[in-house]
Amino acid sequence: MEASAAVSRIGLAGLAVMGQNLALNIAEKGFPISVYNRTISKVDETVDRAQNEGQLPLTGHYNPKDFVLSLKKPRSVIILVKAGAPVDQTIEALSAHMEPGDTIIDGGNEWYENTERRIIEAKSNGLLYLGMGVSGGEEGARNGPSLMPGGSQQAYGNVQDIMEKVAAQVEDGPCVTYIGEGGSGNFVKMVHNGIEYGDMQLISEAYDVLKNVGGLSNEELAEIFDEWNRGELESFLIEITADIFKVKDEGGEGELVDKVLDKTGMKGTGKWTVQQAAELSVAVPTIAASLDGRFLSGLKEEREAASEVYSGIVGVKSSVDKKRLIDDVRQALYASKICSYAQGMNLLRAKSDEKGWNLNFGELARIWKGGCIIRAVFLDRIKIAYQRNPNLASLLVDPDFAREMVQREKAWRRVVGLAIAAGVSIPGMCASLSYFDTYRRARLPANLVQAQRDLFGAHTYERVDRPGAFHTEWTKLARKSGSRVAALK
Ligand code: 2AM
Repeated sequence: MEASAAVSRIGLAGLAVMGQNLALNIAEKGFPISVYNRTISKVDETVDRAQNEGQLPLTGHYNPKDFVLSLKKPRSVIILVKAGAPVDQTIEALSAHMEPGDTIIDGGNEWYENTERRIIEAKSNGLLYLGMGVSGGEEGARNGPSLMPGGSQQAYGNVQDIMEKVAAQVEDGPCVTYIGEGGSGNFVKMVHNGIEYGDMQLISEAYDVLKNVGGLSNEELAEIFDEWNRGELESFLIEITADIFKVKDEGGEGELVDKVLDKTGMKGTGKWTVQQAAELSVAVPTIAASLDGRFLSGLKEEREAASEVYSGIVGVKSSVDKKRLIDDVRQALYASKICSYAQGMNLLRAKSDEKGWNLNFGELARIWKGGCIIRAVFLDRIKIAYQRNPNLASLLVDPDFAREMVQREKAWRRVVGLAIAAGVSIPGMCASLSYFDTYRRARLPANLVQAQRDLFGAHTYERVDRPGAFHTEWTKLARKSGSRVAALK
């Protein structure tokens, strides 16, 4: 194709599932788009889809040069290839034909530091760069994802009109906003995924308790989740969960969910979230419990062997009032979720402070209200909480959320108590409840840990009644006082 035919407003390279669907979405919103993929059969596939889905303004290109030259200047190219080295290779192939002022937008689940490195490399060639989180899976990419672009604000200005049309639309605007500088878009997407892990874990625990403590059938579970989806828990994940319980096994008896192997896969963003939390000394126990849950689920054979070793443990199964249990589990799920989001938001705040990203948490909650996997009605409350107080220490001390926690606390404890007694593991709900109980207590047993540290390592301690750093010869004093502990030595 000749340079004179440069008619496309934007380009997209990388035509796997997400790339194809996002390209078709952009074309459908009326922005002429060029597409390219290393394996050219995918180019033809995408062009065919564009024809079949309404003769959309999409043109296919078979090499990087034709592709780049088909774009109007300043050029903007979205790349959606595998994170890591493929992104570098694709950038190299495309940037050879790009000019200063052009933009590269990486829409993959990239590690934020790779984006920060590429921003610097792009700058040395006069190119602008965005690392853009894209959430919503295949369906979101085609019909409206949640978009989290970070990096060059100028680059975002060049494509803002496109992104705002392509993103999911909710009552308070499109689910996209300029996130901040550097790798902030990727980082926010990473934490979004960590929160998603937490939500899925908590929902699976609610299912486990209702099924194995309450004795609910799949049919009843479908009904309950449908009902929950009409209240405070209304969200994509609750909705799809209700649907899952309704699907029969076409190849056998009963419902398909019971035939699915209990081993969860993962691609790494949850692990990164927990690693970053540890780096920044931010507690994210619910998200970490969900990651551990996936690790343990992978040990299927070991778990089967262990269940033989402990076959004598049956747990205490008291008779339960089903209706009460269902209502309690709903409240436990909601309260646990608030704790998980509080952890995720606090991780984002710590990173924002470290990097000077100046993240707007209310806006983040808003752009997660539609398009993405964690979309939920309750995000509006998070948006309002941060709009009311952008410096909120934790969602748990927002007056509205605090009221809700108090209302649900007893039901939450009943569920956790019942599950523990029955031997049904609920690591996410337990982590959330412990997080809540730890955070809300003015005094913790950390005094004892400090005393131990001072005893064996002379690490010193502070006192509650006067300032300064203190060291005590604990062992000597204990012996002198003739305490029973010393006498035992
Ligand atoms: P392919 O169809 O040629 O394999 C997801 O795997 C997407 O990333 C696909 O579009 C794939 O292209 C692309 N991809 C993976 N590795 C790549 C690389 N090194 N260079 C270019 N594209 C790559």
